[in-house]
Amino acid sequence: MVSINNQLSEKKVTEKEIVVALAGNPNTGKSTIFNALTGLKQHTGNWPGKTVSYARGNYVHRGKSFVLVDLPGTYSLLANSIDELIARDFICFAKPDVTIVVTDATNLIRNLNLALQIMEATNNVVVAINLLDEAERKGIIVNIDKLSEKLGLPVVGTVARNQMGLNRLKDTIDDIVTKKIVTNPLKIHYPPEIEQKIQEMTPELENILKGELNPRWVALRILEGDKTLIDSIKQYLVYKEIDIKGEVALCH
Ligand SMILES: Nc1nc2c(ncn2[C@@H]2O[C@H](COP(=O)(O)OP(=O)(O)O)[C@@H](O)[C@H]2O)c(=O)[nH]1
Ligand SMILES: [Mg+2]
Repeated sequence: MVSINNQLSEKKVTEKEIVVALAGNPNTGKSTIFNALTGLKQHTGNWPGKTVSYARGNYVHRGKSFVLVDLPGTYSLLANSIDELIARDFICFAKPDVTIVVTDATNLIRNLNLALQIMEATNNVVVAINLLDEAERKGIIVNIDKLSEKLGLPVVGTVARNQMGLNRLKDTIDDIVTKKIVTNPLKIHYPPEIEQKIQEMTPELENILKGELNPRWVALRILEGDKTLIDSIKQYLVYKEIDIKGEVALCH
């Protein structure tokens, strides 16, 4: 995990490559989108130290090179499993320029749960509503514009198997990178006691995190008792200056 992040971070600095992550529930079409965009120019392997496989590839759009990373399929970003840990750490610490949340149009309620969690951790999100052909077959009509308005970010309808909507998706990713599109993701408001605690914790977290991670999101994870995030913060952020010659130092 660490060295993948490093490769990508280094690339970003040296070659100004743009890093795009594909996140989503299993079987929503992530790999189909990945294959359609990258063709055969992909590398597969296991995340370092983990048995979970990854695929990384490139595509060129509007004359720019994009690195696309196919993250493990997950139902949440709560690090309950190794897949969720990898997806969460990649989104939070490798900081892709854009994260695409690929959703199944026939099962939006469950799929948007993950989208909302990712939107708490990062602003640079595009939601792809995939399997629109299956939805149509089942009589489900998705109001893409309304959803985009409600979520506060771009939503693109796709039928990845037929490559439908993928050009629009690539345009949208680039528009986020160039800030032609500025997102304003919907944030969940929690009960007053929790909002109060978040406010109390925010100043200290801002000091520790120094803009690297969203303090509100970290406060929520701490309130939830998520120890894995603290471990990852120590590994990627706090120790990076001590371990300046090591791999972790490159992870910001
Ligand atoms: N009908 C339909 N099938 C799709 C679409 N996109 C992907 N699939 C199929 O859905 C299945 C799961 O896709 P895959 O890309 O492996 O999903 P992943 O688990 O998210 O990587 C495969 O059989 C794909 O061919 C789509 O837009 N429409
Ligand atoms: Mg896949």
